[in-house]
Amino acid sequence: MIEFDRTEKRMVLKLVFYGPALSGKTTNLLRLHDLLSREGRGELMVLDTRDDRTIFFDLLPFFLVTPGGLKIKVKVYTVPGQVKHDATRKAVLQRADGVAFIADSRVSEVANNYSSFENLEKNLAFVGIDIERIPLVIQFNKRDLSDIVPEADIERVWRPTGIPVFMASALEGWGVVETFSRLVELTYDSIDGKCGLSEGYGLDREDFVGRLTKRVQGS
Ligand SMILES: Nc1nc2c(ncn2[C@@H]2O[C@H](COP(=O)(O)OP(=O)(O)O)[C@@H](O)[C@H]2O)c(=O)[nH]1
Ligand SMILES: [Mg+2]
Repeated sequence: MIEFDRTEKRMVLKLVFYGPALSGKTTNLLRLHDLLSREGRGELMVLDTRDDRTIFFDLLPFFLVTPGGLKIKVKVYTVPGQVKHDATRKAVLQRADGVAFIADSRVSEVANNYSSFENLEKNLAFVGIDIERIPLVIQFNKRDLSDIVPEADIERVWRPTGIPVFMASALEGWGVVETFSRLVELTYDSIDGKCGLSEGYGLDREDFVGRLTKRVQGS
């Protein structure tokens, strides 16, 4: 549900990193902040408390201006994963334009991933967003650990859903930009028709994705 002001030529997009507590949502944002070029990328706001648990949200903003003069702000948020923070999750999901679900690959976390995904389905419905239509990707994080669900099993379960699935280790810094890039691509596709990004503002898909995912030299 894009915030788009044609007169002011301003657009705000909201992307949300969702998932169970401690799956690595904040670590994904920290990595994006490290790996992506400073140009167009704002300052990261991480509100994690001392016990490593987000109570409100984290925020990483991006800014870009298209050849046609449209100013776009992309706000990337995380949600708190613990069950008790459901009201905050709903608030963060309001008007979301895309969601990356960060699952924890550990065998011990399978049930938590499912209940968090169910919670996402429920909360999207609550804020009036159709899960079949919103850009959505899934990342299985913590692939550097040994007690993890095999990739083949993950594929078997999630491939039939048609949701793009990525393997990652946010701690080691791989799979993070790939996950984010796909989310940005899907988001572009979902808004281009409605807002005329390519026709009206000279911003094609490659341009949009390239500018939001440009890496710092050497990363
Ligand atoms: N081994 C490993 N640990 C990770 C990875 N990503 C995050 N963690 C750790 O998992 C814990 C929770 O991470 P955090 O990003 O705060 O999770 P959040 O609650 O989803 O925001 C921290 O101790 C992280 O260092 C990963 O890819 N591999
Ligand atoms: Mg967090």
